[in-house]
Amino acid sequence: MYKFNVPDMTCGHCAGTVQRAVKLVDAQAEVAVDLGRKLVEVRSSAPQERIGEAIRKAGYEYSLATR
Ligand SMILES: [Cu+2]
Repeated sequence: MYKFNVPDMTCGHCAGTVQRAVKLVDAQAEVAVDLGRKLVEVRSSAPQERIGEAIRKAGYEYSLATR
């Protein structure tokens, strides 16, 4: 499970954009977005860096969440 802090997500549209970006890397990925906590949890067999890169390319900076 990867956890990303994505502070610029503000609405459902942002959440959808991030989710789609992750699914383009791994269509099988499970993605859960918590808008209140600005947290994106991803269960995927793809490397964490590739998921993060996709989030960044979609227009959202991230940092790795420690919990
Ligand atoms: Cu938004």
